[in-house]
Amino acid sequence: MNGANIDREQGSHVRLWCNARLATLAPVQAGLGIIERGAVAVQDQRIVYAGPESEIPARWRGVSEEADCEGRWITPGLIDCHTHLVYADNRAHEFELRLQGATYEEVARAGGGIVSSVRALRAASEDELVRQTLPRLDALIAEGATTVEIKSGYGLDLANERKALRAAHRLGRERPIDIRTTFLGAHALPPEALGDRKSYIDRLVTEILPAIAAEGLADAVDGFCEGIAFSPDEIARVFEAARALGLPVKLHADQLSNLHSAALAARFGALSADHLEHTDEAGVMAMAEAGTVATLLPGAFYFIRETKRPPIELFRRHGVAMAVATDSNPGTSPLTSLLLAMNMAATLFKMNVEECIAGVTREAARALGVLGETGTLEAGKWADLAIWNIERPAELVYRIGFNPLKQRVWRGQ
Ligand code: DI6
Ligand code: FE
Repeated sequence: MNGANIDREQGSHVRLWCNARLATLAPVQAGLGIIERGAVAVQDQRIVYAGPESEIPARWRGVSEEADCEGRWITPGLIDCHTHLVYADNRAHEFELRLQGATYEEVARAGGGIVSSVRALRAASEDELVRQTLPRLDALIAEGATTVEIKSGYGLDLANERKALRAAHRLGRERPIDIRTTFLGAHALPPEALGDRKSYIDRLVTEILPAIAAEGLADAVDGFCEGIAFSPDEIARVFEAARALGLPVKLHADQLSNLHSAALAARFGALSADHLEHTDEAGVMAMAEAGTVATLLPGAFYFIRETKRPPIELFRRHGVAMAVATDSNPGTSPLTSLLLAMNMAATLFKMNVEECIAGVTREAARALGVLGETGTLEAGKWADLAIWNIERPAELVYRIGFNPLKQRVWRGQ
């Protein structure tokens, strides 16, 4: 850093990162939007310039605190657009059962699975949830994450869903990061419902969801549409209630079987449909039509040893945007690394380097409905950057268990 000058003309502090290689991900450029000798200028937490160093407007020059990146790469800060990060305890014992031959569905039907995390979350205080979640959030931050989505769905009653979402919001005050919250009341049937699905959905749409919305605790509403969870008709009721409250929707769709739930999500204009291993071409075309992002979760695919891959070729052919996320959760994806998620997306799903990097930046922002604010290096957006000790972008995808992050910048800090 050179001296900390103040931009007198603008009256506020300007920071300049120069001698960098940029992967801007700006949609006006092809591929990663590479600028070989680039610079990024930041003022008031926002990017004011990202482009060739030789073309920096004079007003950002000489008046700035300047950092020489020595040729390092700068990407947008990483975005994890699908996590269940707030939970209590863990499910290592179920992992052992599965190693002895049980399937995820068998464990779930035998009273384990999501419901065992519901018991644990209900027993934990909000403070305890924050305490247990911080190390997971810190792992994501250590790899350059600047925005993380967190779902509820282990509370399954108003008090406990509220507790989980409040804990998620608190994480965003404990750390320099944007937290986007999602209400996932339709994750599993709570034990006290005693199998009465209709009463639980009634309570969700008439009591729990409206209260969560009124308190401003959720940015979006999600559901789990699956044989072991909720049917398309049940999800449709939740989505109708969400839309009536002005909340966007997204869906765990076609993960273990094809219930045509990607098409259901598209019908409700969902921000994203997630998992999608079993989605057919009609579902892909419906997503393309609706502009619904395909959020791919290779960590869950890997961990439950799924063999059916999501239809990546069809997403490409029909122009469906693809995001990549960790699905960080105690049951099917105890993963807190977006770098590893990218490696898995490439190795297991055959996504290419550009798709993987776009999947944890621009397309993840699109999946959260925040592309206007972050996800690319463009003037006007939040100054969310990741600076890497790498020679070429492919290294971010190629390595396994190695973190080349040099510096992370969230809103200019
Ligand atoms: N799909 C998943 O992969 C996770 N939730 C979901 O709807 C699993 C969550 C868990 O097993 O705790
Ligand atoms: Fe999930």
